Amino acid sequence: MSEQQKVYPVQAEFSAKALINKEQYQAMYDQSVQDPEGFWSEQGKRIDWIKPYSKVKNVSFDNHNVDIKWFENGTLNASANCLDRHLETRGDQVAIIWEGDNPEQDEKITYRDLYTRVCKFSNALKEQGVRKGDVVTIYMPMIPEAAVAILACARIGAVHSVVFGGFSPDAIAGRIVNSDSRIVITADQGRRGGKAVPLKENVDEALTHPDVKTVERVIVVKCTGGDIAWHDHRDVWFHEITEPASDVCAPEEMKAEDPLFILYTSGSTGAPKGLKHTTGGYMVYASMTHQYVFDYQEGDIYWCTADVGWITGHSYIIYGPLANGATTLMFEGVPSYPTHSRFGDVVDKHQVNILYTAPTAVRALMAQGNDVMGNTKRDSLRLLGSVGEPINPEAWEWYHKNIGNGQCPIVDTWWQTETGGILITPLPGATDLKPGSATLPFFGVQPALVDAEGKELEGATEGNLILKDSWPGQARSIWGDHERFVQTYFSTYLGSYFTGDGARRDEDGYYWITGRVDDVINVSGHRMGTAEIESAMVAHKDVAEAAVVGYPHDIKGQGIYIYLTLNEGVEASDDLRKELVKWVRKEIGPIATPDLIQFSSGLPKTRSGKIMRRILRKIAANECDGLGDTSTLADPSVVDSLIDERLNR
Ligand code: 6R9
Repeated sequence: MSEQQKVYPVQAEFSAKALINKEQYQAMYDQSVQDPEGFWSEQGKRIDWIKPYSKVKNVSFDNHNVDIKWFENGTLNASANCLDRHLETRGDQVAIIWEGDNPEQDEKITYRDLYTRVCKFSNALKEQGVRKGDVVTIYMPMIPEAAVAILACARIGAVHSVVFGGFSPDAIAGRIVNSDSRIVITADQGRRGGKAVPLKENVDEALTHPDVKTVERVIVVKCTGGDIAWHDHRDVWFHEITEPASDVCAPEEMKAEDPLFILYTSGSTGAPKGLKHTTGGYMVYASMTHQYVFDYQEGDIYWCTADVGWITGHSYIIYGPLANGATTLMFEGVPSYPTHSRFGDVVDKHQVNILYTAPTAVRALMAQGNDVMGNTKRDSLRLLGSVGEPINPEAWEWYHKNIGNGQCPIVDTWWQTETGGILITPLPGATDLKPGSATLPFFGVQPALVDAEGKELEGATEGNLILKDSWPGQARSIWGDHERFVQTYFSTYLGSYFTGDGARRDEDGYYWITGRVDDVINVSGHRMGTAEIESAMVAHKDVAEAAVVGYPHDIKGQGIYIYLTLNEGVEASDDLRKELVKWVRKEIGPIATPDLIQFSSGLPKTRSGKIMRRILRKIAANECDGLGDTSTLADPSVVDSLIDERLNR
């Protein structure tokens, strides 16, 4: 039997205790698509509303008028849903377990403590002039103050824009300019794998960018105590403004469709897009998916290893778990520090029941060998999750056996920054698992596969993945550019949302995501536009032209392969290659570090000047037979020299 046909049936014992079993899944799914109004009207009640909604769904996917509204006449506050409503029943329960990069450091924060810390910082933010509707940029390490900052913004109605701590000064600057952000919250330094990350220094540099004109305040958390530059007119210490602040702060009443946050992500063209997520529908969806997909039950210790700088951190470290009154673990470090058994150590130390991580982390551990988890037991685990990219069956099996002791179902969750929450996924008490398949749609989600012309394909088949109707967690727009939102997602297949992913559907209706069908690559679960890397490359003085493609990489899923032509008179050399690698890291950040740079005398172009990426992808994958038709190239001989000089063999 090939790996792809292997089935792990739902365990009867798991199912008996689970929130949703097979019959319930089917009945609820059917209702959710036959009567979305009724279904979501009921599900919306999981959130506390200040003013209840009476309108549930008001959505148009028509590309002349894309308009997405859920629960539109209701009002609520996201932070009150994550904090205030739990005080009476679980004020003394731990909300956040913080585990430091250094294994000696940890902290347990109860719901009451977190509430107090958020209220105080909310008042401090107001003192600093932050008002409802303002955009606050958060560039922070994985420390409790990151959660406090996010929830404080939500509390006062400010819109947070979290920028991943691994991004460069230029990337921060771009996001600040695009969102007109007046306030930045950061830390002196972060810690990862025993090394300091110069966060404040990066912010300082970002703010020297000539286009950054809006920032009035930088709020700095003292994290490592490392040396930093200080600008009196602009910088304030987090603790200095927070300590004296009152611990009473009434949550702002927000409309369901008021923005909660912006989160930037890469697309196939242009600069990163700021996806706009709103309050009501997002909270309903984050909370519901967190509860059902992870079968979250009272008392469970839940750990999502993502960074808060990604959508996974937003929905499944902060908003979903806290809305559900869960105990959520926040990890500052990396899986390989101080040793490769760190995940196992943390699971044992805090008796983690649910672990949600990324295939790239699994493959990196797998590369260390089967005894990488050392003496750790991991017997508290009852469920594992995967997100960020397709998980290959081999890594799935390894994860199941070596992390989960062969005992835990794995939920392979497919979703996107744009979707706000998980869309295609097993429910662990309801879905038979097939390693490598994200399986079936969540409630209310209507996936379909279409061919290049947009014709819907039936049965077992392969095609482009679209979604035929809305779900409450969906992004509503691109910040400041609704037209781009419409163009990107609603203009390829009219009347549907286009995901940018391809997928296969098998005889059982299970979905197998095959990866991006656009010029987006997925490196270690991080999304990157090839156009973004190309434009960084050509900004270098020695580079004439660049083409970037992904190629299969054992650990990262995809690696970054760059083809470059240099300006006249510039010599190709290893030193130049090193300099170019450094350049990309500076322009975008370490996650965009090129794996392979091939200098070439030309790129394969059609007579109309279009680079034929299909050919470059094949060469990068070391699949030089079957390059397909090259007759439309302006100069077909370029291909031979590219093959001769290829790097990935
Ligand atoms: C949540 C997140 C989204 C892209 C998405 C797809 C890939 C995510 C996946 C998966 C296969 C899974 N992706 N989860 N592919 N199986 N379980 O990762 O959001 O950073 O926006 O990336 O990631 O290609 O389109 P984001």
